[in-house]
Amino acid sequence: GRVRVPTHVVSSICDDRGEEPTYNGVSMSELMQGDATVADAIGLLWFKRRLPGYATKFIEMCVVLCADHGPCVSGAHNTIVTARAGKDLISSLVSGLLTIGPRFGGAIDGAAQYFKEAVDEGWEPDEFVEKMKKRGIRVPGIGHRIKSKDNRDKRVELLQRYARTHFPSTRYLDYAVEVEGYTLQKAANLVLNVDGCIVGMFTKVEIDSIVKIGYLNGLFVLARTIGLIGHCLDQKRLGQPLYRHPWDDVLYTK
Ligand code: Q5B
Repeated sequence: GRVRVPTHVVSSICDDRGEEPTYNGVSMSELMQGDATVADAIGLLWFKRRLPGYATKFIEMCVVLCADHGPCVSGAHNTIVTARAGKDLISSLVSGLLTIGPRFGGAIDGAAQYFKEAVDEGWEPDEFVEKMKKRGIRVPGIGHRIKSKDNRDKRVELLQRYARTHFPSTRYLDYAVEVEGYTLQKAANLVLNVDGCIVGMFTKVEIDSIVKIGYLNGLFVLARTIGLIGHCLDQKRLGQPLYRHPWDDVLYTK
């Protein structure tokens, strides 16, 4: 029989060989007939399935709500400084994206991993927080530089409200809120943040594979790309000059 030469690349999400590309087997025409949204494309290309309406709506909410959080956060600041140094859009964008990590915006996968472990092990929220402290790990998804008990994050409130109304189960979210209840006794800024809230929406089966592969941070990256591009274009439109940090805002020390 015919022997197939081994291929160098294996790909399972998009096939561009036919008359029109397909996303996980679904053609462009079919997608457009059904008024597909960005979240439908994410469902097919990331999760490799048609996500139910409540999930696509939730993803769209995440993208809209996380698109930007002002010029002062790490990512926007880097993008602004880079754009003001005269660099192009992609360089400015990438310089902002590279700040996304365990402290800023990239705590969603970590939150998934540790909240899952805690729920699977049946740890009480206070037990979990104390175990994390002993391990020397900050609870991902908890804590914020400007949000606090008395200045709640509206994004978290909106996502929670949606999940409680539309999701079949909010087990992880409920757990995350209990964790917040305990951490808030320690400090007022140890609130459940957007990273922690987003992960609370997934079911156990989904989290098993999500944690293994680790792709939830992609949601923040995708969303914030919109804002970072906005900041770059804004600086160029405003004709902002080269940035130099003021001396009086630096503590020169030996
Ligand atoms: N402590 C976010 O810290 C921040 C603790 C904790 C236990 C914790 C911190 C943290 C986990 C990572 C996370 C996502 C660095 C944040 C985001 C997107 C954003 C951003 C925006 C946007 C803030 C003071 C004391 C210390 C710490 C203890 C702090 N966090 N203990 N678990 N999670 N969180 N990141 O205020 O005894 O004094 O040593 O790493 O989820 O990025 O808008 O700005 O949309 O752009 O700098 O919303 O919470 O507090 O470092 O001075 O710590 O609290 O151990 O205790 P801070 P620190 P002690 S959302």
